[in-house]
Amino acid sequence: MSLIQVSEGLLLRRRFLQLSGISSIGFLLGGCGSSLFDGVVGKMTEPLNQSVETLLLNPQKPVPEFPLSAIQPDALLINTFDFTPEIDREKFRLIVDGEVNHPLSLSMAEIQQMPLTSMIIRHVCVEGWAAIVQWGGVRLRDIVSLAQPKANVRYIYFKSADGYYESWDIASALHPQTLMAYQKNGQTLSTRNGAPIRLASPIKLGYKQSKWVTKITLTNNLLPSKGYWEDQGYEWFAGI
Ligand SMILES: Nc1nc2c(c(=O)[nH]1)N[C@H]1C(S)=C(S)[C@@H](COP(=O)(O)O)O[C@H]1N2
Ligand SMILES: [Mo]
Repeated sequence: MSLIQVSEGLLLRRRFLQLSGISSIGFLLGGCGSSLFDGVVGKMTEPLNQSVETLLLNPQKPVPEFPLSAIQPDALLINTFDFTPEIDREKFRLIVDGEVNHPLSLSMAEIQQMPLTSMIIRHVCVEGWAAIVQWGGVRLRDIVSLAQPKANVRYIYFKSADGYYESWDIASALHPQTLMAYQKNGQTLSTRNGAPIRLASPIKLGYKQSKWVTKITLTNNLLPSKGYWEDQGYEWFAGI
């Protein structure tokens, strides 16, 4: 086993313990563990070149958020390309698969036991409107950590119940403000806005933020089908 594999194993174990609510991890991470991390981290520069384990260890800088008073409750227009799927919250499972050591099938109850993050950000649609919205949910990076990604992961795919599909670079997916959101403006997400769970992030245009996500797949390659709008000529990275 190489040194990098050792440090990755420790990281994922630590994440898993954090998510399981077990906090005493000192015994797992001695001085030995920390010095292994230093070697890996020192070589890395730009987020897009960084390995998944480096991105998990070093959260990217958050985008500034807005105050509660800035929320625009009516400004988020519904934008759905076809139909609105009705998903049974009790039967729903969020699948996480692909290049992972620990595939997941998470119920909403399990997702809601993970740490809740709330953020007030601007949603920007390419069609020429924007809205300041509060989203609440689980950091996508926490879900990815739980699934124990393999070292070669570079992209992430999202499949939705309405046939929508999307792909993101792994750095953007692991940004601390990229959420799997189940609340909007302090309330349970409505069906029209993507219930039970959707993507929300201040760093990507609206069409990257899939509603009704049912499956997350980690990959090492970008597949020919990149996204519903991207495959019709829209830009893939779509950063804000
Ligand atoms: N599954 C799915 N997700 C989607 C879409 C869609 O049609 N289907 N539209 C996208 C677009 S273009 C935008 S701007 C936002 C709009 O989110 P909202 O309808 O909750 O305002 O959802 C995005 N996510
Ligand atoms: Mo959009």
